Amino acid sequence: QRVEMTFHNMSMMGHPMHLHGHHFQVVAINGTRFAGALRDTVYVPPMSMVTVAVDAGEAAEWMLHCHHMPHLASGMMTTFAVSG
Ligand SMILES: [Cu+2]
Repeated sequence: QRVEMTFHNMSMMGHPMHLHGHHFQVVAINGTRFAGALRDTVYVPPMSMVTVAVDAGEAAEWMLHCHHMPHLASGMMTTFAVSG
């Protein structure tokens, strides 16, 4: 199943968001849609929104986290759950 996920960064710092086990396509920045690059990490600038489209892969709980290590270390991570 293809799903879209929007990162809404309401902070004054940029966050490189990384999803394990998948590649996603960047499909919008601040609501403007376009066919962007396929990647597994996307930089979300301060005070902005980035939308990605993901084709859900193997059923598992995949880590989704900021790749800025101090942010990751302080808990900026969650899971992207794919159920079979
Ligand atoms: Cu971050």
